[in-house]
Amino acid sequence: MKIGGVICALAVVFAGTAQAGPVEDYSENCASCHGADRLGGLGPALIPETLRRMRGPKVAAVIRDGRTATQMPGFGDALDEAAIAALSDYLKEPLAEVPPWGEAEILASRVLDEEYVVAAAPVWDSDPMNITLVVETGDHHVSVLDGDTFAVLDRFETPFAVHGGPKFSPDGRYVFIMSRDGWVQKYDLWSLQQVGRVRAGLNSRNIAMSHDGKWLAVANYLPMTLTLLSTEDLSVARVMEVVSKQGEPSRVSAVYQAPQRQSFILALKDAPEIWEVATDPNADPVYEGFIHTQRKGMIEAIPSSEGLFARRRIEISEPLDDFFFDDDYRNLIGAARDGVRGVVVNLNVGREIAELPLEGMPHLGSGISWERDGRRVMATPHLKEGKLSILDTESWEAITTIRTEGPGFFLRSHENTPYFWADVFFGPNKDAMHVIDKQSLEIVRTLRPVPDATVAHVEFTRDGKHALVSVWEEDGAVIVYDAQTLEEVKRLPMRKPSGKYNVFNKITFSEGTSH
Ligand code: DHE
Repeated sequence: MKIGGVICALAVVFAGTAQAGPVEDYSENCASCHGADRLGGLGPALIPETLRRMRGPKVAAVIRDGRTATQMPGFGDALDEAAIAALSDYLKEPLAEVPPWGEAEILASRVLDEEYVVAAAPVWDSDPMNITLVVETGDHHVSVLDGDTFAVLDRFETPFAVHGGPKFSPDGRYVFIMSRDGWVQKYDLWSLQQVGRVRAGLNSRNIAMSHDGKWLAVANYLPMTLTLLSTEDLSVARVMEVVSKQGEPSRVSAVYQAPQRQSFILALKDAPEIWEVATDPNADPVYEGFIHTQRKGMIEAIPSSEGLFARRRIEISEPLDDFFFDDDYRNLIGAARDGVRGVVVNLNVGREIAELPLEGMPHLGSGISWERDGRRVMATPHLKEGKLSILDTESWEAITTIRTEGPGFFLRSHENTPYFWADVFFGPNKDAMHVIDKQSLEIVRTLRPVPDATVAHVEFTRDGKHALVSVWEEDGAVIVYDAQTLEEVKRLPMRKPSGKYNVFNKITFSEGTSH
């Protein structure tokens, strides 16, 4: 078994494990790559927190047949069906105890590439602001595209199972990529080289870049922490235990940068709280403590620590899974995954100010907003219903519901295009992509570039003239469309491409992009 260039002896040295129990089978066949503690090594962590979120074949089938386009071999010749089933059940059992994963362990995991050379200028002559990354989940790579010619400048290996949007440094030079098992990779787009990696958590949700590019926040499920890394060298700036005001430890649903507020905003998954963590060393000491006195419309509180990483808690009525912000980051729009309503939380006054009619599991993390008839409106897809909700962000009333051909995952637009694009991720019409007029709110075209394939997630080029769409299949592609005529311009073969991220659109918070 070859993983990351290393030969895994245990794949070839195998004798009679069909008689052994799953623990022995694990240590003989899996431990050298996936870790004796199942927390990952050259291969991913084999714990329920990671496995149940992985798409594709079931665990037993992967043990038997291997996983195509990865280094995982099949063990079907070596283990019989009963042993495979027992091993698969064993991997789905929670760990008896979660090992400590604090500052020392995180730092010990850090690898900085010795071959990395800081380039004085890009090693290519493309427009640095029009570089676009394609995450290829099929074989855990990222392709670096020239956004004008669509040439692939580099294709590099990522940690296993990247999830969520990579985050760029404010100058667009470096990118940080996170995997579900907590690895954060730093890559230099100028020199087309990896700078290093660090494991910031054991099971992580997403990452956020601070407004000044100095800090990276990693939202973790396991352990229940928020890890703050220095973007310079991936060292640990702080590990914040996530514990509610009532003393309950909580997972973090997600963390985002609020640029105008110079802070990170995160929601707790197991407690009804939002946290704001200052990234400005001179932050006004309005954080922590909740000494309620009104001052200039803000909650004033006594800081436990002043300035950088000072924390403020906002108590809400129920925990949030998924959320989105309005334009100036004054309001957070959130929803619980199992809930039927959304809430608007005013971050300045620190309380809920409106309820939203959002049945059908809104996917607010994909929400976008734009101007329509002089008012700012927002749209969100729903994971359980074939519809898009359009809301007025001043009155918080529903403007309309657009019926789609099935539940969708992602929305995308750009300030220079009259349309927004909505995929149909689930159900028989997963091959459809709706293109919708931002003013009339009518579907103007439904694209079906590859019948029966999942067609999802859109990103625009810097100027908004081209839209890149993923054909989310093992032998998939990124299709480049003319965003005005909606004609196909180019098809780039890719291995199960998921998200795509344009440097300019991301660092300028282009209208129509997600966080
Ligand atoms: Fe995602 C972004 C949560 C399942 C692909 N997803 C995000 C973000 C969150 C989130 C909080 C924003 C992070 C960011 O960009 O900083 N995703 C969740 C879930 O809670 C959910 C429903 C269940 C789970 O498994 O955790 C979920 N997500 C999926 C998938 O099944 C997808 C389709 C395939 C996969 O890779 O697992 C998927 N999520 C994505 C992608 C983004 C994302 C491609 C980035 C979108 C972007 O344009 O920024």
